[in-house]
Amino acid sequence: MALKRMTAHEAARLIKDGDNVGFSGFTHAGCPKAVPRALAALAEEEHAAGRPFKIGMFTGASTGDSIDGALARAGAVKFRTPYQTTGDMRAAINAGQVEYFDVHLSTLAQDLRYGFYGPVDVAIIEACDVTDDGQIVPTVGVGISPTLCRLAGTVIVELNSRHPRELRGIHDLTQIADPPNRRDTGITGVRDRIGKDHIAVGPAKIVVVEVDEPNEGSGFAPVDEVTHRIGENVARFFVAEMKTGRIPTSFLPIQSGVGNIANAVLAALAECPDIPDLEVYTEVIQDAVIDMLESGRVRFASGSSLTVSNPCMDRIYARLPFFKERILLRTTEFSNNPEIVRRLGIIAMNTALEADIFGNVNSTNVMGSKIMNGVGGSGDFTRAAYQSIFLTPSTAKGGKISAFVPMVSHTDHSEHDVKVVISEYGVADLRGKSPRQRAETIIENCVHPDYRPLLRACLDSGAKGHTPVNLHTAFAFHKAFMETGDMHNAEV
Ligand code: 0RQ
Repeated sequence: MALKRMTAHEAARLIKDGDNVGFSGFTHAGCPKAVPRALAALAEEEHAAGRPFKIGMFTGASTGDSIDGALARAGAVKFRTPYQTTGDMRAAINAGQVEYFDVHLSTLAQDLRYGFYGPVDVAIIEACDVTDDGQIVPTVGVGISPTLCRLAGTVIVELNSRHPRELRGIHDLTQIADPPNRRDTGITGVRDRIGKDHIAVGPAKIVVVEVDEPNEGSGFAPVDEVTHRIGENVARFFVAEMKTGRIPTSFLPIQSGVGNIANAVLAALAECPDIPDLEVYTEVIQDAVIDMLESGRVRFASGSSLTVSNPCMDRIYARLPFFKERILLRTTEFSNNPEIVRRLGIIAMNTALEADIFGNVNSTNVMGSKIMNGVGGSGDFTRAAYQSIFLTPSTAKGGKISAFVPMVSHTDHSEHDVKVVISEYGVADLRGKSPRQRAETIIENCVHPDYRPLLRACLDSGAKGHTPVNLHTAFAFHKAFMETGDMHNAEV
């Protein structure tokens, strides 16, 4: 039987006010575009007619402007989870217009199957192929798509002709059995496959919308002096770790976070002759990994998405057979699975918004209250990794914010999980150190020289207990920024 076909406009009308909608993809990669934009237009029409129209949103991670941007601008979102990065969605959340809850990416698919967040009424899935017997082949971002397809009553497939059908085979698609029937994942190596090359869905619940939509990949900032120095510090640290035998000379698979710093660090590793060719087990495969696959510096990359710029995507498609041998795209419950992260001995590198002198890390909430993006996969990796590293420039906003503070204003990763902190000034190795020793190491090695005396004063005036925190000055840096716009004015 032939699958049902519709326009984006008609498909959007299958979604009703109050529905929970699941979107495919992970970052901008693999996200549907035309149907979400039509959905935003529908919401605006309904609002103009005086009728309510808001949906609940489940995604793999952040999305592109056609989902988060368009729906936030249309005032069409009741709640949203997990990670998001679009300016308009961030503003709507921080204005209290969208109820946002931030969960670890690896847990969302299972939480949905457990019924924690209500039903998934409709799934919208970008695909490069769909067959009449219901085989859906995603494009370049997987996220939680298999679970969305399983739970949703209606699956709208946005069949995007920009992505070649030949992508089939790059994915490894399956779901983990839920407790009490869960078993070992069976993944013991970066290249292991345990699933299928498609998502199988009953054809009766599929609706196909044919589109020709470019990716929304904007690219990366060029490596600047600060990110270059962070990258060099990471590379030097790894070389020293190999010399002492704390990292095997054959190296271990690496995970690197999202954004410009992560991209720059990978580029620095590629340039370091003492670091062997690498394997990557991560969630977002960015441009730097593609460069390293081409140069041979990365032997294989497993992730949940190809979060690459549009020119980089074109390069991949021009040599697809080459990349299909070296890239594997998994669902987030496998790409970020703590069981696999612990087993493979992954070296995790993520970026902090701020860290305190004791090693607690805030990745998410600016000044403790304004969401930036979300915890993403950083927690999935940090807790389970062989080695958990946090990277950050020592300052932000032209030096007016110190990334190192007396106490973080929000905690995503605690001192118990954070093993190493690296800024452009150096490396603070926190392993085996007491809170006071950690503070001294961070102040000495990572803090911007301007802020060292202030943080030393906080430490010296700290309580006499195990953790020398001074509760009177714990938030002096944040208070100074909020009152004067500059943390240099902190009264400690
Ligand atoms: O602001 O954009 O206005 O210039 O934060 O900071 O230094 O460009 O770094 O792009 O790597 O993002 C933690 C947000 C860092 C990201 C975070 C301001 C700074 C700038 C961005 P502007 P940078 P990045 C797997 C891993 C959590 C999820 C995660 C993130 C903007 O890495 O979302 O790790 N991590 N996932 O000026 C106020 C501070 C600040 C600050 C920086 N202390 N206070 N603003 N900024 N520090 C990937 C996934 O999960 C998909």
